[in-house]
Amino acid sequence: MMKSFIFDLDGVIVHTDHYHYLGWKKLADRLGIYFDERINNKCRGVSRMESLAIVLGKRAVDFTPDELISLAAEKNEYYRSLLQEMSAGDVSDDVLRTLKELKKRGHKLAIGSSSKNAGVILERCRLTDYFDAVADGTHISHSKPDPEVFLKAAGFLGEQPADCIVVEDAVAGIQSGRAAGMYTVAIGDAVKSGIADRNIAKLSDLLL
Ligand code: B16
Ligand code: MG
Repeated sequence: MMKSFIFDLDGVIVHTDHYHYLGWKKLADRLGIYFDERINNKCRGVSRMESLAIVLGKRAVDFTPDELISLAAEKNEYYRSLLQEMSAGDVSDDVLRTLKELKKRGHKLAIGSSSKNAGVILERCRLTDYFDAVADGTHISHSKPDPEVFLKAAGFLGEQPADCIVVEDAVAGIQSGRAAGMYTVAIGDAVKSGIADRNIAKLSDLLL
């Protein structure tokens, strides 16, 4: 049975994780809250509102639910302005070569991302046509580590979970893939979790 690949987006296919960092950092600075790359790492794969709770930490109780929504919108507006600068040049040769070769070998490819901005990122990076399906933050009510987004992606592909391979940079994403009953591959930050079926150093290792 030919396996299908479901890729996380931020941190695996493109490095929007740095733009998330800049967005949250700007908000945190305005509010006088300490924020660094280590805290940003905890936001990997988790939803926008859950990320905001991580960024605000103990200060979260100072804000009403409406204020929390407008703080998340403020970050998202700045983040989206950074995304406007993205182009095909933001996709590494290694990623592009891997996607092309997997397609050539006959694998179906999908995105499984918590982001509500996945569509615009794929368009800006000219990646939309590489994927047979996209499941993202607009399709789900429970974000990673819940399995919903990967089960949605498998459903969109018409594949059984056991026939899907999840590639993730977030520990929450590996947990999500495992909960979905899929084979999991960790790259980047997720490698340290030690709970993935396989660890890789670069995406093209999938071709080996
Ligand atoms: P947005 P992924 C996730 O994308 C990011 O890793 C995470 O940092 C972010 O909070 C989440 O998307 C929501 O993003 O604010 O654009 O809806 O890694 O699951 O592709
Ligand atoms: Mg990610």
